[in-house]
Amino acid sequence: MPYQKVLTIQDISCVGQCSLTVALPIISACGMETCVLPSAVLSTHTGGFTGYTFRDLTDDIPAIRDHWKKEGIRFDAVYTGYLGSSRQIDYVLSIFDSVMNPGALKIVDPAMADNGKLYPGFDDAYVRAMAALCARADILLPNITEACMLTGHPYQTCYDEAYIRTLLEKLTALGAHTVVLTGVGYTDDTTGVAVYENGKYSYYKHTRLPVSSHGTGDVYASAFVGALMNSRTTFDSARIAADFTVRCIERTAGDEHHCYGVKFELVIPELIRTLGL
Ligand code: PXL
Repeated sequence: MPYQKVLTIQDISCVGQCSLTVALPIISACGMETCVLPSAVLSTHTGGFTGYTFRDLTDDIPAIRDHWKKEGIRFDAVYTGYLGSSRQIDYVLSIFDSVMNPGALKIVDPAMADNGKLYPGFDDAYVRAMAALCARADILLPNITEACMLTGHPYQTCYDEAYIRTLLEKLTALGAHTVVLTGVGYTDDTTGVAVYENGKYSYYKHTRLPVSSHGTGDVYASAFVGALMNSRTTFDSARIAADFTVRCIERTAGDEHHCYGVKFELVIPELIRTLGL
């Protein structure tokens, strides 16, 4: 696989093992030049911490974009995660239109909600703006909560394959041709990912560990992007990222002082070996 330039747009949570502090090391380790556009700087992530600082970087984005344009900088793929504001989403759309190489992949993780609830600071207007961004993506990486919010489908914690298929169809109707839906479990002790590509459904089931860990969506998405950029298929990338995320949770379990994220750094060597790098 040729060395490629991936742009990832999401926040810097200085402490918390999520967003850019996860995406940058993982995608770099997968052998890609990883460029960043920080959407905001927070002292920590917003899950489980109180009193965190939040500096929205929306106003810096047009000048950064214009400088890249002027320098002729172009990216082979873009992966977006947690964004700072609805207004910022319009700028991200303009980045899709101005600094991507022809055929560049656009991967959108609509990181905005989990367990039936929006993350602090987001509202309905943000969900609508995110739906517009998802419409322009090639590949969407939502969890079930985000999928329901984006499509207006009722959120359920108990569901069957028909419910998931409906959700996948509604998500592709937004515009993306491929959806990787995470956290889909049909039994109590398993979870998995449902992949919907060109109207074809497939499912990868894996162990569900009895702990819920923050930042695992970002760990998952980053490993997915790393595998995909190494020419793996969507399903293979979804499987590799799922196995990697489970291993990260396993390597963290049992350390009650480390509840804000997962120790993904310890598992990067395994990911690299899996990719044959
Ligand atoms: O992991 C998603 C995420 C990213 N960035 C920030 C967050 C969260 C989830 O809560 O708060 C700032």
